[in-house]
Amino acid sequence: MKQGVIIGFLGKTQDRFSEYQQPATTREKLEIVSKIDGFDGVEMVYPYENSTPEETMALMKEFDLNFAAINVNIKKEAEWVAGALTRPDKGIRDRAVAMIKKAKDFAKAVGAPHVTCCPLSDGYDLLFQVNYRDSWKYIIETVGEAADYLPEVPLFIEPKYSETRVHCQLDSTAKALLLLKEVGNPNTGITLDFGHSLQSAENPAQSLITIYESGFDAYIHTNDNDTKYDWDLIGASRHFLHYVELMFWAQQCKYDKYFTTDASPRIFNILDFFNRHSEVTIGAYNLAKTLNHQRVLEMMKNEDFNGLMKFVNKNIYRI
Ligand SMILES: [Mn+2]
Repeated sequence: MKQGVIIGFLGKTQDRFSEYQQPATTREKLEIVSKIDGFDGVEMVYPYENSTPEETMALMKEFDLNFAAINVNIKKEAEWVAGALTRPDKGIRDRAVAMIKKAKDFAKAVGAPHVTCCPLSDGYDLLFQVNYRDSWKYIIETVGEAADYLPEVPLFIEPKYSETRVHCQLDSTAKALLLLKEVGNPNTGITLDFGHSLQSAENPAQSLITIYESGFDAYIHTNDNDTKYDWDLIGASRHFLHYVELMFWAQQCKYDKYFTTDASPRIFNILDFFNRHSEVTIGAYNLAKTLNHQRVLEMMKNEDFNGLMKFVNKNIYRI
């Protein structure tokens, strides 16, 4: 398995109440990635963490790292904090689409496998706030246009239930899949964020299979939370069995992209936090690999529920 990290978490972060850690340059962030056990993948936020493609590639080479993805940010600029892809103002939507296209150009120039976009600011805070009919129509149009551009760089869309909007437009894996079905471009996929999936009251493993069985590609972000809020906790700290089950089904699907860490160290030491995350993620992956997949599938087919419970107790919980 391959592991990487969204490098924004390797510098200063903040919430409404506090600031955490110290600011870091992209070079300093990449140096930290190279020190995390088992990590060599980088998800870089475009356009805020990169310089020119040439300079960026030189830095990646210096630390012997690879791109997991380019993450295009269409929520930070002042005109997008209230939404980007679904806004009534066509100029605002067009500039968001243009940013995704520029991210695709950058991804192609540096050899990144795909662009991922989480349209967090699109949605609503209040009822009677947005025209749902227009919002849905606009997001199909805007994502469709962005997907059509430079099809050799696939566009992955990441759903999330809440934050920064109280209710995000793409509030579940199913809603994002419906969008991709409407868009109808084969060069698209879903970024399945373990914690986002939990917050949407999903089971991440089932969502992964739903993505693949719907005919789309999948890219995985790892973390954990308490299901109420996207806390970006260290992987498997709250949902160990869900984590192992996701690994089991990722192996069933022959998933070979990066498992990219979308977790925030906040009050913990950065290097320790990501080393523990790496350890538990590779541990869960290897544990899933030791399971007799054929036997599990056969027990499911035969509805041997008692056998499955026993199998989980013995082979996963080891009790
Ligand atoms: Mn994520």
